[in-house]
Amino acid sequence: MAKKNQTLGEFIIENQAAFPFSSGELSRLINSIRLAAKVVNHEVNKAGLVDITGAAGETNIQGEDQQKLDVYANEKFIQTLTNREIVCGIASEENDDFITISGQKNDHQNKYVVLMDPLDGSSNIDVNVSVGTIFSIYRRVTPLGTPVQLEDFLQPGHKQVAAGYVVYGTSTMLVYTTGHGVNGFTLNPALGSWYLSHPDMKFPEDGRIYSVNEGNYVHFPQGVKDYIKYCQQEEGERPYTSRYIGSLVSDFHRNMIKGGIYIYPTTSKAPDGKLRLLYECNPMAYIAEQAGGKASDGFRRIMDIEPKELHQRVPFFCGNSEMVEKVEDFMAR
Ligand code: P6P
Repeated sequence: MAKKNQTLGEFIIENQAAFPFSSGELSRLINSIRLAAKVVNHEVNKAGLVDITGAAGETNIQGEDQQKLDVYANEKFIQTLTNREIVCGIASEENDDFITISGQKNDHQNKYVVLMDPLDGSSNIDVNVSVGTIFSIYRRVTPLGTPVQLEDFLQPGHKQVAAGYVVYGTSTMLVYTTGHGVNGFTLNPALGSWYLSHPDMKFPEDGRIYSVNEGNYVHFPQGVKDYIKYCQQEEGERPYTSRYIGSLVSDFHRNMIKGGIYIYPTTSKAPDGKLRLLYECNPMAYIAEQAGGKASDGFRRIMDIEPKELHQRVPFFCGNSEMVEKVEDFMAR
């Protein structure tokens, strides 16, 4: 049972027993993610000061090799996950191919793979808007002791063993699920500890926020246009509210707390949608379903889609169940 203000460490130990098959490796994996998140948070929060947000390949005022924050975040998460000897492979938005981790004994005995978007929405850093890290964890399907294969990463979302995000916002939060509900931890930067601030997160009964980039309206499928008009018509007590930050993690996080739907449909520039199935849509879909919501590509459950390639994109409709079902009705017409 989650107790408010419990630390993340206490929470993991207390819930360790609740997670079958895990010999503590998954807990160590979550621990390594929280360590990397603290390091990235430190850099994100001072980005404006040391001009770290410049283009990669230049040197900053300290003469250090300048790294764009997403390159920096990518390296920190890969380094932490590699050092902890828990994963056999990593796929990242920042890397064309997956990374094989053989382990110190070079025996490929680690059983988990991690897929991640190390810093989603990084273009928002320069304008001081929240950004996030998104991660998704699977058990490998190819034999232990052999190098990880592409099929270990191309698993449907319903096979995830854990998923979560870090939102580097007005406060830094780690929100994750291992299939037993969703819990949110807030970082106390002074102590470097994470405290359980949002136990057992659930979408509220009714959602009234829709999040979509209406600048693409003319290119939307007719069903999305019809749904937006439905939201804008006067209906009952009050019409809906449009809120769009341009940072998936922030829009999703707000909608899970206040009730809403996030939509990134196909557009002319993104004929398959913009968001990536494996390390953006599937992890957010897992969290959404564990919080009582839904995630669809407009027609199918996101977590039932059989992935074909590492960086494939899909249309994404995610939030309160009845809002996702409503837009699916419009898409079906
Ligand atoms: P647009 C950020 O680049 C991102 O991947 C999501 O975090 C965000 O919701 C979306 O793209 C914004 O895209 O086309 O509306 O600027």
